[in-house]
Amino acid sequence: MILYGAPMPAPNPRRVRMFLVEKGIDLPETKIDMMKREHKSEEFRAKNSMGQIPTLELDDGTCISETVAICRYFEETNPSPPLFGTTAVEKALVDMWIRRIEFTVMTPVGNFWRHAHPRTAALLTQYKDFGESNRETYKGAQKWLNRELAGHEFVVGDSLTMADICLLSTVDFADWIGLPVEEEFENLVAWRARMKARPSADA
Ligand SMILES: N[C@@H](CCC(=O)N[C@@H](CS)C(=O)NCC(=O)O)C(=O)O
Repeated sequence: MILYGAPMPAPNPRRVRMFLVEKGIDLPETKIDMMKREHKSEEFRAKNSMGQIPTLELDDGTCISETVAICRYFEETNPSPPLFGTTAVEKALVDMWIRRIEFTVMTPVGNFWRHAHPRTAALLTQYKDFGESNRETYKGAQKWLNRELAGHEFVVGDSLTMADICLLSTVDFADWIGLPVEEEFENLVAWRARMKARPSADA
């Protein structure tokens, strides 16, 4: 099987790499050069019509895209350690948090990246005021996360799940584009330090 991705700072391929490290699965990434727009080539769009990475191509030619879907595939084929929860409640909470992180935390970060960052200026019409307004929205998301993380080692309970992987890739990417984690949010800062201490953070 072939895992198509790109190195840091691309946050989505990193989520899959982190997941594979936490699972102990050795699957090297096949690099797609985003600067050369390889992900938008006809050949690559035949694998993922959205022209996005990560994409996983199985030996029978089936292509799976969407980071969480790819990780779910690996969860099914390599159940240990479980990273999407084990009980009905845990599984529901992990799903809940993945959706919250993608919609509530990643959305303002992505809006800032697309509409306020110089690196994306050539790719679309930027609405700078809107882009900049996402700084405040992201700060609000951090404040909420900080409250939610009080008394928890990880996003869902006391063991690492896909929700933590989603959150770390998001806050690290946000940092890289100029939206740092605010020091005042101590629980979020401490959670991030715990995550950074894991080998998967280097993926
Ligand atoms: N919802 C997708 C998002 C994938 C995505 O946006 N990947 C970025 C790289 S980090 C990409 O391919 N961007 C190019 C584009 O969207 O055209 C997922 O979870 O995998």
